[in-house]
Formats: sequence, C-alpha cells, structure tokens
Amino acid sequence: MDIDLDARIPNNVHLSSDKRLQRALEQWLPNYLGWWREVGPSGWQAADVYLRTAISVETDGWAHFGYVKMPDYRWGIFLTPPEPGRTIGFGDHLGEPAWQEVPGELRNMLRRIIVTQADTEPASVEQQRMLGDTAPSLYDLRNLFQVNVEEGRHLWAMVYLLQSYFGKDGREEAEGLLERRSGDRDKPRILGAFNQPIESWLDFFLFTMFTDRDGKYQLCALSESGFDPLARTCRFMLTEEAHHMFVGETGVDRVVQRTCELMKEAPVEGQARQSGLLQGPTGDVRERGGIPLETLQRYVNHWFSWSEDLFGSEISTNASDFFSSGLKGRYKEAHYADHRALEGRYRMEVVEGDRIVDREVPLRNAMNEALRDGYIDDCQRAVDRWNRTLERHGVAFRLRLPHRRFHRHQGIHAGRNFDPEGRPLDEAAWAANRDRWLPSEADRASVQGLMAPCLERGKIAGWIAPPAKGINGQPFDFEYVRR
Ligand code: BYC
Ligand code: FE
Ligand code: FE
Repeated sequence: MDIDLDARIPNNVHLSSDKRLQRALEQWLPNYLGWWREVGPSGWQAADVYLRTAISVETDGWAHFGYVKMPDYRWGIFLTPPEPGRTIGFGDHLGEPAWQEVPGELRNMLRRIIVTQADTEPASVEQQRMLGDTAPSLYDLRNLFQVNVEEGRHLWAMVYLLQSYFGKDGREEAEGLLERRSGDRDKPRILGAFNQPIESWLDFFLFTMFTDRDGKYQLCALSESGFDPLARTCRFMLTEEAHHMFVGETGVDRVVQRTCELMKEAPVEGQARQSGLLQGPTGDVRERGGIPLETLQRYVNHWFSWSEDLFGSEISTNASDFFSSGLKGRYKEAHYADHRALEGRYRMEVVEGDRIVDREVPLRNAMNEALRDGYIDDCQRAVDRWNRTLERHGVAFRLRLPHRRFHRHQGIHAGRNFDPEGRPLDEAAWAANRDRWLPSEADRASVQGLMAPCLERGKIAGWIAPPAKGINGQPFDFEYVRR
C-alpha cells in the first residue's frame, strides 16, 4: 500500500486522485486545527514531544518515533490494505461481496454508527485537556499527548468516511463533530461517558483503562462490517488503541504499587495481622501522599459503570438491525459457528418488579450484551493483574468490578438502584451508601490535592510508581517532552 506522506493530509487512499474529496478535507483541516487549539491540550502546544506517528500501515513500519510539536503532528488517513474478494461475514447478507459503496437503504443507519463512533474521539481530547498542568512525570505527559493526537487521528479516520461516502450530510456531520463539546449543557457529546469530567490523572488512567477498552470492543465489532472502508479504517485504529489501554492498565497498576509501598513504609498499628497481611482501612496512605485503595475502588466503580453504558441496551432492536444488515458484527465474528444468529437465544437476568428473573432473548437482540460480556471478562483480567500486585506486596485488600447492574444510566437497569453486588436497593439505601461506592466530593478534593506536576527529568510524583520500562526502548529518565 503506497502512502502519500508529502500530501497536506498524509494518506493511503489515493486522495490526490479524488480532487473533490481532497478539497473537502483540506477545507475541514483548518477547522480541525482551530478546534485543536481551542479545546485540545491546554499549554504545551509549542513543546517538542517524543511521539509515535503512523507512516505506514505495515506491521513493522507504522510506529515512527521522533520529536514533534503537537499542532504539527501529521494527522493522516490510513486504512489497512484491502482483502481481495472479501465477503460479508454475518447477518442477512452473509457471503455476499463486501460493499465498497454505501447501500442506499443502509445509509442512515451507517451514518449514525459512524457519527456516534466519531463523536467519542474529539470528546476524549476535550475531557483530557487540562491534565498537562499536573502530569506526574514527563513519561506520563508524553503518553497523554500520544493518546490525544491519536484520538485526533481517529476523528480524521471517521471524517474521511463521512466526507467520502455521505456527500452533503457527511460534510455537515463533520462540522457538527467540531461543534459539540464534552459536558456542554446545550451541545453535549452524544454518549454519556464522554460528558463526564476527567479532573485528575486518576480519572485519566481509569478512563483509558475502561472507556478506551469499550473503544476496542466497538472497533472490533465495526472491523467486521460489510461496509469495507469502515472495516479497514477500524482495523488500523485498533493498532493505535492498544497503547491507550496499556496506559490505563499499567497506570492503575503503578498507583496500586505505590500505595502498597506507602502502606508498608509505615503500617499503622493493628494493620499487620495474621500471616503478615496488611489489612483494614488504608486512609492513612493519603497522609503520606498516596491514593487509598478504597478511593481507587470508587473510581473503578465510576468509570467501569459509565463505560458499560457505552454498549447500549441489553435488549436492543438497533443492535439487531446493525447485525442483520451486516453493518456491525460481533467481537471476533470468525470464531462463531453460526454467523446468522437467527435461531440462538441469549439468557440474561432482568428485573421484574422487585425480583430478578432469568429471561431468554432472541440472540440478535442481545448483541450489545454479548459484546459487553467479552468486555467485562477483559476488564476482569486487568483487575486480576492489579490484585496480583496487591498480593505480591502482602496487602489483603482486593479490587473488584462492581456488578453490571450497578450505577447504570442506559439499558434495562437504568433508573433503578443496585449495590455493587447487583442487589436491588431503595432510594434511601442508595443515598446512604452512595459515597462508599462512588467518588465523593471529599475523594475528588483529596485526589486533586495530590496532583502537583512533577516535570523534572527522571522524577516521578509521590502517588504513583515509575513504569517498568520507557517508551520505544528509551529509559524512564529520557526527555520525553522538551519545553
Ligand atoms: N449514552 O438500542 P440502544 C471509543 C442511546 S468508545 C447516551 O440501547 P444501541 C473511544 C442510543 O443512541 C467506542 N446515549 O443502543 C474511547 C439510542 O438513542 P435513540 C464508541 C446512549 O444503539 C475512549 C438509545 O440510547 N463506539 O471509541 O444498540 C476514547 C437506545 O439505544 C448510550 C461506538 O459507540 C450512552 N452510553 O447501541 C476515545 C460505536 N447508549 O436512537 C474513543 C458506534 C445508547 O433512541 N455506536 N444510547 O435516540 C453504536 O454501535 C451504538 O450506537 C451504541 C449504542 C453501542 C453506542
Ligand atoms: Fe479512539
Ligand atoms: Fe483510544
């Protein structure tokens, strides 16, 4: 696949041979840059950042490292190479040739999927824009900016599809994507999690852990799409996504590690009990400049539940339509035996009155829930890893994912109260316990109080451990960002 890197918009889609599209994208470019300056990373725009830039879609060549000023980052349009003879892998059109153009009758549905996906990308940049002021190290600062420029590129990836395949509506949607704002009362971003504030680096690590991971599952499902340009776009986005989730998963692990170290440095009386395990409240950790595990647990509960919402309703005709029409498949569709999913049924727990009962749903209507299942397993794997860190340090506390019914705002459990074990609660019991289960004002103020910048080469803030290794084989004390 030849890549045109000298073009104003680097691409491997032969942009120079489609003048109309090229013009449309070149007109959108200054608006994009205006958006980036207005609500992209605050400060640091003139700094040299050690960034990875995609310069090829081949496995060995797409990660090119060097110092770049963020506004000069080469946001490009890259699709994985086409698979000759690719056919649709699921749904009612199983086995038909994959579409290279948008089928007329699927146009609205497809546009909606692309716009929803697109909207999350700039939203996350807006949510994270103030974090540069309080970075715990140059290494972390660089990772933040890497994530930010790549989310910007993901917006480009989706805008390319809108501009290229949806004519006038597509151009209007592309403008709308630069007009909505995360958390804005009048023109918010589309999905709930993307209007939640990211105030601290603790939020950032849990967001990249849980919310970017929803991105992985949604992008995998869209990588199966019968609309070939969408599938190829999403496949390439996934290669970048892996780093975002790495930042989150290891970021939380480093917080856990540091908290354990602080607990061991001065275990309070009564904390070291049988078998030498450190137990009990870890609030004293805060006095020594760390993040108590109970606080971390509440942040897990917050971001995990908002991220679960991103899969949509458990029982969804939208999801059924997306699947039947061949637009959105399942995670690793090829691993299933039956790609039509017409017969199967899916068992799930639903709440009827004040009882929880099992119900069977036609499989196609349960596609959101099936995708969420894989996501929850993947999140559990990361929690197990954090718990191994706790175990290694002899700390008895264990982190856990709350039940999927806990604190939901979308789907069949929205508007009801459940505890982290998934048991129904009345309003009073919820109100009485809310601050035990979700970050309280006091937690937020306390975490915020720790967020002093630490930007000296090789230094790290007191609330987090340094990473096991640096970026691209560089040491931790490498100058990842130069003012
Ligand atoms: N918030 O049938 P339902 C990423 C709406 S993250 C607000 O339950 P459906 C990233 C829904 O729109 C990946 N509204 O759901 C991560 C519908 O509205 P209408 C993003 C919501 O449609 C980090 C109604 O509720 N990718 O890439 O089956 C950093 C009932 O819909 C929410 C995608 O989202 C919510 N959470 O599934 C950067 C993929 N959930 O029509 C980036 C594309 C639902 O009644 N999107 N609603 O007005 C989709 O596939 C689907 O639209 C959804 C929802 C999975 C989001
Ligand atoms: Fe993204
Ligand atoms: Fe991401």
